[in-house]
Amino acid sequence: MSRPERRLNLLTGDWVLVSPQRVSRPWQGAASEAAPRDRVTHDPACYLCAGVMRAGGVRNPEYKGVYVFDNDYPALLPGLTEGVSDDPLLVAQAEAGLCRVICYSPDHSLTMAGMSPREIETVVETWTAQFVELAARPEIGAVTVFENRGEMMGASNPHPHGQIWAQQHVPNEQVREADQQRAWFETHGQTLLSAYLARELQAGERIICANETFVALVPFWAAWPFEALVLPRRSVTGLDELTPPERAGLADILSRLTRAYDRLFEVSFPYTMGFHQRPTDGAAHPHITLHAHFYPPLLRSASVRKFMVGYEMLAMPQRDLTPEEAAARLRDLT
Ligand code: H2U
Ligand code: ZN
Repeated sequence: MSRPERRLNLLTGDWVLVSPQRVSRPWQGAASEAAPRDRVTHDPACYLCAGVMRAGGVRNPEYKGVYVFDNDYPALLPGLTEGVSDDPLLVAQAEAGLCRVICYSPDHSLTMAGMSPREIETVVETWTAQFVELAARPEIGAVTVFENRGEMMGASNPHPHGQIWAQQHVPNEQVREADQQRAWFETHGQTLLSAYLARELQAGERIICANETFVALVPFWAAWPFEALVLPRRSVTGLDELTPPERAGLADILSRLTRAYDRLFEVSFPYTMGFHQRPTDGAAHPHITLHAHFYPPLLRSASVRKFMVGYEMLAMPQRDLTPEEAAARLRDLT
């Protein structure tokens, strides 16, 4: 590839501009050293560590494995309320829901990359149990499991943790992806992501790593330099449909992917990751395939990040490094 082209993101319907000829442009930005890793396994000042009093005044138990608690500063509040504005120019609706924090381990120094696949499997089991519990609530229409990793991505604390937000209405990104998947399913009679995965396995050039049940790849339409998509080989609509070997397979892929990320720039790699699953309104949603997105901001070193500004905010996402090159670099590190 030597000339610019635009590629279609099949999950969102958006286009992304790929400009490989620009990779050779002069670069005078910084490339500083990685910050030293914090090896403290228990920090009494960390509100996610076992036995520590949280900011809200509740003390964490002496937890040993994965620990989930209600966010002390939730963005969503439970209880359905009436509240729809009747002004067509100032449109608002009440939104019910709840937010939880999930600590992956009591060890403050860990990250997902530092956990064993078996330890990550216990996190997968907890995500699944949370999804099942929250999906069963009549007022909850969507459950979003995600993690902000690293200061650069706005994580408030290095302790290994993620979040779960459950809400009444399906949020924007998930509506867009559901619409795209439904349209494909209605036209082709198979799920979009199973067709896409088969195509990628055939091509091979964007695969990062794979096992018997899951595959990690850089999507053809990736906007972030080292963006990844984690896909199940068997199309399931949610975490709750995974078999025990599939849960272990997912944990293995999460381990291999996060380790490859850490090796790329020899830094604890920042990212936002999260799962997309079916809406939890009780319907089957057979067109939807469970998947995880990884959106890491780094571009060429531990400190040089990609900014989605200027043209990206006003026009469309644009990248220089091709998804094929990004995948090859990550594949070599798995
Ligand atoms: P992030 O690092 O992704 O921001 O997640 C940490 C969450 O932990 C954040 O949403 C919550 C914050 O509201 N939190 C508590 O619930 N209790 C505390 O004592 C501090 C932080
Ligand atoms: Zn901690």
